[in-house]
Amino acid sequence: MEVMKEGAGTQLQKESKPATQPTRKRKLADPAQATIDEATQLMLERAHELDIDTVFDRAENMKPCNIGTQGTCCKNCGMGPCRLPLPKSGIEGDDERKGLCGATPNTIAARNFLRMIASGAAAHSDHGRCVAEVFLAAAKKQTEDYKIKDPLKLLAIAPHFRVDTTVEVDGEVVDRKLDEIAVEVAEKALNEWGKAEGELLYLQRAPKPLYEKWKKTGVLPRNIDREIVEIMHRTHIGVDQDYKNLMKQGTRAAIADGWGGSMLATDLQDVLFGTPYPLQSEANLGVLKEEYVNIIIHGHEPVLSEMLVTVAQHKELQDYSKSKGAKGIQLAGICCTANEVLQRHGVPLCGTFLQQELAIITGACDAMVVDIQCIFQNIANVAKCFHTKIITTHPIAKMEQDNVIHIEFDEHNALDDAVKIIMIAIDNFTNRKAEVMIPPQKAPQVAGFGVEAIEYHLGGIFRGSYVPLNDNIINGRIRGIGGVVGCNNARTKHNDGHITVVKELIKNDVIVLTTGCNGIACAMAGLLTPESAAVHCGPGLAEVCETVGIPPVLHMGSCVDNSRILLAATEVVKAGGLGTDICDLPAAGSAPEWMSEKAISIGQYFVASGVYTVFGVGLPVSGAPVFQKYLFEEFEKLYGGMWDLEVDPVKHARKMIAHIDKKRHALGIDKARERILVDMATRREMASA
Ligand code: BF8
Repeated sequence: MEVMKEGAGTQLQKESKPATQPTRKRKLADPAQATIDEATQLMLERAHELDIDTVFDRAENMKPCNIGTQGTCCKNCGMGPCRLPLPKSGIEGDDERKGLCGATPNTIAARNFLRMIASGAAAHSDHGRCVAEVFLAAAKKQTEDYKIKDPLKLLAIAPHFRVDTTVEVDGEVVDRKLDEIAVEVAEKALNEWGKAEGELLYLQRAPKPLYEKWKKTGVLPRNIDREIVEIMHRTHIGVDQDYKNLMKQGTRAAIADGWGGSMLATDLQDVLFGTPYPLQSEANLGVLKEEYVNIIIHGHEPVLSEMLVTVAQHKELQDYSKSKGAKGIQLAGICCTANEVLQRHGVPLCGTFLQQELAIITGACDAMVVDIQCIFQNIANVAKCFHTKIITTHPIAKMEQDNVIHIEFDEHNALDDAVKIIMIAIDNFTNRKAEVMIPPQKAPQVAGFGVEAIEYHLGGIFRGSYVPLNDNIINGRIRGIGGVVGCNNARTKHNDGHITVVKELIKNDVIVLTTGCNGIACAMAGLLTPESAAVHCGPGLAEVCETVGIPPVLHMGSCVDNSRILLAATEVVKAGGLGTDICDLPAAGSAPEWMSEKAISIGQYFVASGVYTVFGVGLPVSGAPVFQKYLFEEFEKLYGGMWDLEVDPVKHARKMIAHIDKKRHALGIDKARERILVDMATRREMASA
């Protein structure tokens, strides 16, 4: 048989192989080029040794479509797909490109962008709806398995739903029963998805000028579902053909995500499962333990994983695992389910989005329990090479492969479902067939910084407040705030963008708020410890972190918890001295390695909330330069925030810093100052200056 040489043509291939079995030499990813993380490099080498295909290799063998990446492929009707790539020579004079119906590149790119927002907003919000349903069942005592864990947070959010927490009895004001409040909050919350009239209740939580801006531009969301449905309607062939009008709806749906579905998910989860406070844990594949039953929880919704955490601690199950020869049960998480159980229970993080296949390749994963979102279908194929049981649990997220077990989770039967799943994992411990190879890398971390925890840590228990944070921003020790969030993307070096951007920011005294896979990447790189401040931060931020005892990167949770960043920014505005709206703050947002449609929705609600937001990798708008300019420049006039794109992570961070400096200048705090205690009167004076 002839050996096909690199670069040999298809002619040779056809001659040497039957046409039905084309042999294409499979390219393998170079571990050192694919990731900055040593554990990932080791596991990638292991995958190659075992001839197991992972996302890193697939990215080498399939390049993305050039027209799709520009955002100018329209497949919204049966006459297409209509492909409108930018001509190589660029556009001179009028842009005459159009689809069969006449749709311009701007219309097509805007429609595609909107559909990404719709999908992202739907994912976050449907997650929130599921939590609200469980919350209602718990409030009505239809399930014994869930209870209100944080009554104080329930009382704190009730007024936003216009639910009274007190009642007048015989002329006396008395506290209402918690159960009554919980039922009313749950019903009002669920109503937010489909109410017939009015606007989302949580919009009133935004700073007043921001709310007024939304009102003036006509983007106040009416209810969550309606805004998503309207995107699908308006992007259908022959409906909305004005990119500016389309983006108005995109903005409205994104606000319905950030200040609606996501914020509701976060709040109701906190009430039900507990509001996070800082705790210690570890991160990376090295958290798996060879002698333990390793159960990896992966996905996004914590309703089931909360039960798994509870049940895994039961003595009977621990003893049962020992009867099988294990030393106990080790839970670990991937993606945002991981962030949920990390921030409330300290369950260690096993890895980011791109490490899910590698976790199975360790040979030590006895079960991977998945719920919704960011789950590779290929984990089922990888699991076939090992003993790992893949268990799907959600009715809307099943897999076609025959080695996948489906155990449908039911909140009325949650503990029993969790026991069943853990028993499967324990019984599987003795079936390990491949040699176990767990990389040694793992890093310590401190996570669990919700809005309340930041307030407490900075202001102290008696005067919990954001004022000390503002003081340190005003006096220049902290230059500004960076919200760095989002995914991994196999089209860019794993974790390189995340870590380079974050290190550049903290080196320049910008404190970082993180969520999602950026949070996991920072944990793996050791940036979530107070000690890292002395190593990586500029002198001002290092001093603040050392004084207060916090890491320079504050992990605020999962991707729905980006709503915490919105609320933290609102608290900073309220604390005074830094303007009257989020767009006045010396702050910027970033998603260096984004890949998910959810990230586009998040980006859009950050921008619409007044945040300058930089994405890495690429944005599918480059084929429509006029539309891109609208997002990158003109949006600032509407909402105070705008999009930007920067692939180089150092330049990416510097653009954020330049924006922060621009805002410092506008506030009149750009000169380094000696620390002064600013009282409220001075702060108001500065704000109105
Ligand atoms: O919601 S950051 S890869 S895990 S989409 Fe997915 Fe992106 Fe990770 Fe969480 Ni968010």
